[in-house]
Amino acid sequence: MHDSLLNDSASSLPLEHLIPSNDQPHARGQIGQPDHTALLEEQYEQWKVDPASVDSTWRSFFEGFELGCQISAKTSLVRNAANSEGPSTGEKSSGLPYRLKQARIYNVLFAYRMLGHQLADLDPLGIEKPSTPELDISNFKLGEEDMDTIFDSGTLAGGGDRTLREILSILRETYCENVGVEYMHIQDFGMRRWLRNRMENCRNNPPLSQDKKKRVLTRLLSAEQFERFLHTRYVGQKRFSLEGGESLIPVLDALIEKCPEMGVSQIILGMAHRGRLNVLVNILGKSYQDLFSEFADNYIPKTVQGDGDVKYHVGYEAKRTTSSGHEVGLSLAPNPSHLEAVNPIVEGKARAWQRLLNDTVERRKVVPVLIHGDAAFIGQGIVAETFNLSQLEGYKTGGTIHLVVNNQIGFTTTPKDSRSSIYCTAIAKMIGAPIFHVNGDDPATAVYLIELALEFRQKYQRDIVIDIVCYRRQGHNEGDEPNFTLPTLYSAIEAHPLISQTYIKQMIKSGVMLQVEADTYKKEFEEQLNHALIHAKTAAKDFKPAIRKPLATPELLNPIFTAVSQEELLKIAEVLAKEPENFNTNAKVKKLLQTRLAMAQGKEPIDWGCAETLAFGTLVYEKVPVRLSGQDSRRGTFSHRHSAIYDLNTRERYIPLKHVSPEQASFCVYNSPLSEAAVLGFDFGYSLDFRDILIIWEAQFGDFINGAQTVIDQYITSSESKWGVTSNIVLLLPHGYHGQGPEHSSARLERFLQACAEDNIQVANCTTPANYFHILRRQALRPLHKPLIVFTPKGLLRDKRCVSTVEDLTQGGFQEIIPDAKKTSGAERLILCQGKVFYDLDDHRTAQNIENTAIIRIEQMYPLHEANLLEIKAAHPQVKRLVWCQEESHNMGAWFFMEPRLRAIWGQEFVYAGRDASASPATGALAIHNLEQKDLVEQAFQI
Ligand SMILES: Cc1ncc(C[n+]2csc(CCOP(=O)(O)OP(=O)(O)O)c2C)c(N)n1
Ligand SMILES: [Mg+2]
Repeated sequence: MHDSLLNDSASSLPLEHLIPSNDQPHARGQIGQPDHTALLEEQYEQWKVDPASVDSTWRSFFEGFELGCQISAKTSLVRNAANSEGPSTGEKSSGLPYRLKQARIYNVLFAYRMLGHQLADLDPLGIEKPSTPELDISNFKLGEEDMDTIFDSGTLAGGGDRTLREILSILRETYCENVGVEYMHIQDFGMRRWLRNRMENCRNNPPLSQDKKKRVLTRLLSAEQFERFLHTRYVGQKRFSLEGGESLIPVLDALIEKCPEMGVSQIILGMAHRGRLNVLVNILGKSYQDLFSEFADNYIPKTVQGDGDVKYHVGYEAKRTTSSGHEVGLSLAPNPSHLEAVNPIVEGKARAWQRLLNDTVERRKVVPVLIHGDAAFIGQGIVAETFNLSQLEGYKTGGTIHLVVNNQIGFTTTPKDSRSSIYCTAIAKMIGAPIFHVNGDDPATAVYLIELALEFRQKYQRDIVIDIVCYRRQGHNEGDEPNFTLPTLYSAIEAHPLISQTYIKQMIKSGVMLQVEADTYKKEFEEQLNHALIHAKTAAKDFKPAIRKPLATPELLNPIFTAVSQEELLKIAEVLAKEPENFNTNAKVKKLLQTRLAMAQGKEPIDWGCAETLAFGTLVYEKVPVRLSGQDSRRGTFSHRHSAIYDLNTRERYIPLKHVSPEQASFCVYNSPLSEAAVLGFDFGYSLDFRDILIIWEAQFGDFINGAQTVIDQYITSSESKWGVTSNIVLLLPHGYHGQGPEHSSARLERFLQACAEDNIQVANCTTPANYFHILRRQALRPLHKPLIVFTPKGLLRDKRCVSTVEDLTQGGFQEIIPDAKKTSGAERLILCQGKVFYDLDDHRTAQNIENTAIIRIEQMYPLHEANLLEIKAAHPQVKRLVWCQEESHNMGAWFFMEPRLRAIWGQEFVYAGRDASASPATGALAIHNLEQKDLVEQAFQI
């Protein structure tokens, strides 16, 4: 009872923590500091004599304490045995009241639960022995003489009366042996209680069945022997050995084994280089032969047409049958070298799988599992970004299991240089995830923890972390010499026995198995590996490397009919303009809805927001789901979207696009957290596995894409070439020069264009609402999967020049190139451009009555529709001057990309009209911007 008062509620701090604020703050871990206890006692004695003599905070504290003690006394919770300091019925006539001692017992419980991990035996090498004087019982003003006194043990392992000796023994077994646990930071009492009961009842060391123990051993031996085999057969070849951390393999195996019982049918795995080959063969079941053949010098990847990737980065899909006869699907996400970048991709994939398996409510069938390195886990910011996704409506996946292969090193960098926290897992505390640290030399306990972790995840739908503290037997890779920088550590590692040796010794000692059984397993496994090697070498003789052919997708330029009937358009527009009954809509939003209807009826020109809504509306009506995520995307950064509307009085949310028709596909729109890398990574991951959907990530302003550059470079532009993995994701990047300064002007078009090759992505900047309507529909309706980058407008959203007609939506499709609509066949000057500068050029031409110039809009820069441009060339035979005009600086924008291509088509030089090169994208002064803009437009007609 006291325990629940003191350990599991807001007042669950130890007594010393309740010392009023005029006292010194606690230093970390200084539980039971003697000076605090002395102060407590002094105040307590004073209060007993005269309650009014102490501060009111103290007063209420002691009142509560006494009340608790009276209730305890009634239920004989405090019983003293032989100790003369504590008679069973009341206070000692002199010295401390034994009730205070009982309170100290609760402090001890709290302290061990909180800090016991600091005493735990976590490091297999045992180099830095943990020392935690804070947990010495003298710190709680308890001593050897109290050891055999019986106290109430509160909620400890089922509660009841125990001697202090027994209490300490349970606490140490649970919290200070091969498992160190951090869970007291969890704010949900239920979760804490559940974990506490589970751990204390079995002392974090439940007996494993004989079968399980043997299984652990076979997994361990497979992991060890596989590495040794590669080490001796492929000397010096990079494989990023798992040696020292092989317990990972029995842990993953146990996780899969536990899946059927927990209702899990699919695991989505993400991991970096370390031990990946081992996981591929020993967990995902890739054949040893296939893997060995990849070590051949003349190996060429079979499955990938593009550039391919090294063997420790590619993804893998498999099905595994557990010993209970159930199938569990396994999907290992492809992984770039950029550490931890895979995290949000795995989350997005998991969410897509949950949707595929109809698991969007409980999210218990599909479990994401992320395997981290210690240095990367604490070092890379995307880890925090991904943790932050874990409970959000649009991004949650029902909890991720995180495993850290904590070999206590990052390349050559030791933990001391790589983190400011005690543990590399400190980052997980930000979301209140339980964190288990386990000695990597104790695979059986690690297996118990992974089972517990899966149960926790299934019960609470939250992330959980297991930190396998181990070591790295080799250098960072197999060509690396660790003795350069870590000579002492590596002498210790060399002398350290294999995990299996320690484990076998235990098993033999406890009579579970005989040495001969282990030897037989090893021998048979070795034979299996040798057999696979012979076959791999034979197969490798037939490998014939050839110069790779670039990937090409010429269908990307096929015309696609994306128009909709007027009838469909009107029907949808009418539904979208409706608000629910008794809904109090903001007057401006109401007007916007009505205006959109008028636009669809042809009474007003169609603007950008209307075209976008109609694109979404027609798609969901045609049963193509739409998912849009980004910062403030529901309303739209520039207030142009209003995909969600709110009741003025209740803030009830209504999303018209969810009410298009009873049979429609779903429309999901989410305001994302303020992250670019993780959210884009998530949506990209989603697009890999949920295929027939229009999936859009929107940047708040296009320049913030730089925060997601890793996802762009390592995934979006290169995943097809590296891994044969395609995506349909759309990026909306607000872009355009409006004199608003260096930021918010440029979405860095040049970076995307530089990355274009082998038809990897599509890059567009639409200048009309209709073209935007068609490109969105094309992306969703065409059976091709290619990322689409759309540079979207800001100022043009409300620009009367940037409008379309109903006919523009009910006829034709997307136009890659927009020829000049005016009669300009006799033009002597051709200006080619992209984006909003077109309107400035057109205005100037009208204002100056210029007749000899045609203006051509390149709406899609990549893939460039060269045939269309040749038609334009043919339509303007009298041209003498060819100009590329852009508002971006000379070293930015599309110039360097377009120039050689246009020159090749026309067979003539193009001249440049635009800003000079600049270090930052734009001037900070509106006045200068206006001058520059005017100047570049004039240049285009005069140069
Ligand atoms: C973002 C990023 N920075 C640097 C590297 C280079 N690098 C590869 S592995 C490694 C050390 C990683 O240490 P850790 O996360 O502990 O994993 P371990 O190799 O020890 O398993 C580094 C720095 C990288 N791959 N990615
Ligand atoms: Mg490491």
